[in-house]
Amino acid sequence: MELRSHLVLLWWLWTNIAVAENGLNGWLRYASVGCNQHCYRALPSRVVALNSTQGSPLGTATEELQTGVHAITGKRLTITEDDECSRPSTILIGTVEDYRQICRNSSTIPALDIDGFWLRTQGNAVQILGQSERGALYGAFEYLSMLAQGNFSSVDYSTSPHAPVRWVNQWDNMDGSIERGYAGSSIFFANGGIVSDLTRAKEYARLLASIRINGIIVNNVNANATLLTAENMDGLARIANVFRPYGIRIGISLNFASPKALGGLDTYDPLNPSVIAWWGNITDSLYERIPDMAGYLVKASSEGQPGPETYNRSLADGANVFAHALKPHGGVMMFRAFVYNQLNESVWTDDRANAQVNFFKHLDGEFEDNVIVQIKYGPIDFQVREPVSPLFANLYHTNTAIELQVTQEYLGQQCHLLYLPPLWKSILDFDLRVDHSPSVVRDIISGERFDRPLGGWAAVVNVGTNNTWLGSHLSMSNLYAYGRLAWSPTADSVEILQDWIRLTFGRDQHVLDTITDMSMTSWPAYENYTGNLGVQTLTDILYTHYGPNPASQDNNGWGQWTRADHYTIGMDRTVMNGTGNAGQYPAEIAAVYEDIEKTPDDLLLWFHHVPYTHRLDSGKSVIQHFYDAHYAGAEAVQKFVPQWESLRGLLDTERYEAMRTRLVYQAGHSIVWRDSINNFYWNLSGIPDENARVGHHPWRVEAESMHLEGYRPYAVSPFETASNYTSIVTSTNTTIGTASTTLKFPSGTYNVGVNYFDMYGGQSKWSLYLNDKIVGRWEGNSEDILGHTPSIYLDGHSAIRITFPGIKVHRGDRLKIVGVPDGVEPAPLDYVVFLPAGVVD
Ligand code: GCW
Repeated sequence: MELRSHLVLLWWLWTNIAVAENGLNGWLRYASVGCNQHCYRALPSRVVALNSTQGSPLGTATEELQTGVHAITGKRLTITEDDECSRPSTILIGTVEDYRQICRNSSTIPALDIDGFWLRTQGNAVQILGQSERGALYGAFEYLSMLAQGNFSSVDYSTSPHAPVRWVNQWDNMDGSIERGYAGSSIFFANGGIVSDLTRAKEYARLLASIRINGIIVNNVNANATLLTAENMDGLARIANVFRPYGIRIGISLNFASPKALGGLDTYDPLNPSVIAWWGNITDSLYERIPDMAGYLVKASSEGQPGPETYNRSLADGANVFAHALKPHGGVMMFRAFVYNQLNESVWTDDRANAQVNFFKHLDGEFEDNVIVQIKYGPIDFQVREPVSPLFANLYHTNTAIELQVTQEYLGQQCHLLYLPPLWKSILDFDLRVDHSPSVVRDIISGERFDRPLGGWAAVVNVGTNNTWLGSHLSMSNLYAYGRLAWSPTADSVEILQDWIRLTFGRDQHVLDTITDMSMTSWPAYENYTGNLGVQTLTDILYTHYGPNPASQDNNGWGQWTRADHYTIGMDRTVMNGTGNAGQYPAEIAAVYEDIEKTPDDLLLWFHHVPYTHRLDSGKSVIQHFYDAHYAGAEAVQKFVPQWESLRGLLDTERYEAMRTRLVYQAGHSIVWRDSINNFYWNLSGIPDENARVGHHPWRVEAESMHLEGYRPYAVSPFETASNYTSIVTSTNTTIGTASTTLKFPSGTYNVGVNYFDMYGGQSKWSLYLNDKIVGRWEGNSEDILGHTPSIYLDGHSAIRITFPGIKVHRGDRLKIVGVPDGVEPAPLDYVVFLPAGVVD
């Protein structure tokens, strides 16, 4: 090959490698904005970093500015070491204090809170001053975010955070698994220790710093005491070293029983002097290795975790033992409010939603001032719709933080698109009217409302080793938005989303409009096809928290009850006749929730127990609302597929295809949800759908009604998760099954959907024939593709649809499906549906 072709090949490789998109850079791709000569000349040429040292946040900012500006605009900035304040064409970056001292200029600097920054761009003169180095780093990311979105305008503003604590929590286990993680294994832990290669941890730190997160708890709240061995503490120090240059401090979750489980003491009583000394020593050893450790997070006395009640000590005694140990080092003690006991549904007044106030209210004022009580947004557990946790209104003398969940545990596990900020805002913007005064949740957690020194935010994120971080490219909007809201909770959900879209997928207007529309539709749609009117997500709470299983909510001690029977549904949480939960809210709010007429429809079943025939504000009955909402929700997400497909060619192939696969899957699974919930309540109530859809599926061919060879009918459990409650499975796990029938549909072109079950532990193969001609083939390998906790049963988690579009069918054609089982998976089939244009079923 001649030199020229070599160069062409090299150039081709370089550009194509540069544009390969697998999601790893998240919103920090720094894609070229096509800067022309004019724009190039208007940019600064160098960075002057005041007092910068390598490995400091300021050093990181300088490097980031250099790589970022180059990638976005093609211009390479020089780095100048000489602290010269007044060079032209310069990005001057540093702390306010250094600027005052070195540049001897203090006239115009706006007031900044901790971590705040001031950004001023005037032509090619850019000034980024942070209240701290961390603030300066945030300012650098902000400037780069502007450029990456093609915004070269002059700006001059300062900004400071809403609250000092802006943390993420990882539920990583020491064996490398992640509780409620849907994107591979841990980037921190493997085989009981800390991984040696922390490259991914560094990349995570970079993403988090860019959204102004300043702390991370690296291990699961269901914590393992062995985290505290000397070797593992050394490993934690390595993690801290990776996060420090990004201005992020690490913290850890502790197992309350560690003094006994690891330390060899015969007690873990938090008031016992030897226990106090043990925690003191552990804390000192940690701070020797990690002098800037953020602090601890503790889940005690909850879901089997040990806690102070074993020794008749209060939760405050439990929290304070850590708080005392941390205090000399400036550490923060996050103590989780997620404490509840098993309950008895036959007791009408039992209510898990009451637990947090019952456990914590009387302790108000007893926590040390470096304790923050970390409260999940609702009283139960990350459901699709919850009222605000009443605990926020009951702690006047205690620091609080809100706990959100980026990982979509009860919300589709990253296999369903769900842009969360509108849900979060339904909580953050809620005014609890404590003592008849404005008491918006965001002002309570910031400390403003009750004049508390500390407070803020935690989000369970659970990224893993998957290149997409969370399992789905579109889910990253939630992580991005979390950081943005923790800084500024009044920011607009759509504006945040659109910044993220431009940074993640580029600036095409159609891309922007489409992803905005899909994302903003996603929460109402998911609520519609899962659980509405405040009844909760209606997922299987006893197993994977993923697919539908409304019956699992009741008749157990977990307290996520719906109290559904043949005639009625909902939790009576009134004071007058129910669990009294409405009375845990301040008077003005209690008056709303106590009164069925005043309670908003979307929380009706959270607070009231009503007949299925109860009329809503809309005029519909509860049961008809269920039916209609489930149809509307599923229909809304069918549109995501063509919407996404309209972006073909406007996005890179890898991310386009990966998301398309997920959205096609979601479209199918939303129908599983729709039918399961509707079937369940139709069965229970006996009340038919006014629109005659529930139970009527004219375009379906049930597998069990076909001629079967090597296949047999199988009654699925929960029954409602299969069409006609029945599927077919091969008669043994090695028998090939055939199901066939003659079609009676009018001749025409159909989208042919096949509903089957894709269990964990087998990769069956299916083929679909029309008149012995193969029309489609597929494999049961979704567990490898989707990443959510798989099911080993035929149920609402494993139920799945594949669609073959545009198939020509003639009346009298012979349909045949051949299923080849694999492992424990007996090539299960539920039904085949022939959908004429415009029909969703
Ligand atoms: O939502 C539930 C989860 C548990 C989790 C627990 C908690 C870490 O199902 O997996 O445990 O909450 O928040 O502590």
